[in-house]
Amino acid sequence: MRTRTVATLAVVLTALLLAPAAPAAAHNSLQAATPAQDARLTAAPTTVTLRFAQRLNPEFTTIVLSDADRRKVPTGAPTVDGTAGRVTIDGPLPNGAYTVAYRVVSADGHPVQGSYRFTVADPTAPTPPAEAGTAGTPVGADAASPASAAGNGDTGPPVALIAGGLVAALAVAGTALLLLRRRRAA
Ligand SMILES: [Cu+2]
Repeated sequence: MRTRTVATLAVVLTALLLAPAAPAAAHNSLQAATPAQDARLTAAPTTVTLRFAQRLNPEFTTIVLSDADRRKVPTGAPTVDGTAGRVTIDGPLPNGAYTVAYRVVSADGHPVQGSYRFTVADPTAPTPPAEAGTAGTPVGADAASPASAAGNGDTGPPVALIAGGLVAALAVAGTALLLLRRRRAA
């Protein structure tokens, strides 16, 4: 009986710990976006509009657009209309991958932030100078560009792979040495 009570308590406590904090439900959240998340646009957008669950505070609304190289794309300051925040993009967007990052506050004052990506692939657009350059010049870092455009922008994984390979190689070498020593000792 006792152990069962303890077990039940443990389960309840674990559930309480694992359950998302109750106030999270009351937090603001992104409901819709234009351009949409993961959209592949055949025409460059001139604005980014984010619609949230709760009214936005213009003083605490940040919307930042950045390109595949994580350079900030010039935009106007965010304008807020009820639950929607919008920025106007200064210049025409060249083809490529973009990230929209936002930070807003919830009704309870807690900040909420997030980001998503979209891609501009206008078939009539001229090739961006950056891409034209990478096609001709053999620069080592360029190998990472297509990966960062397609998935996450981290250049970490290749480094981690190399490090992992080195560790594995060292482990193999160490084991071999140990085996050799043991054989000699025997
Ligand atoms: Cu909160």
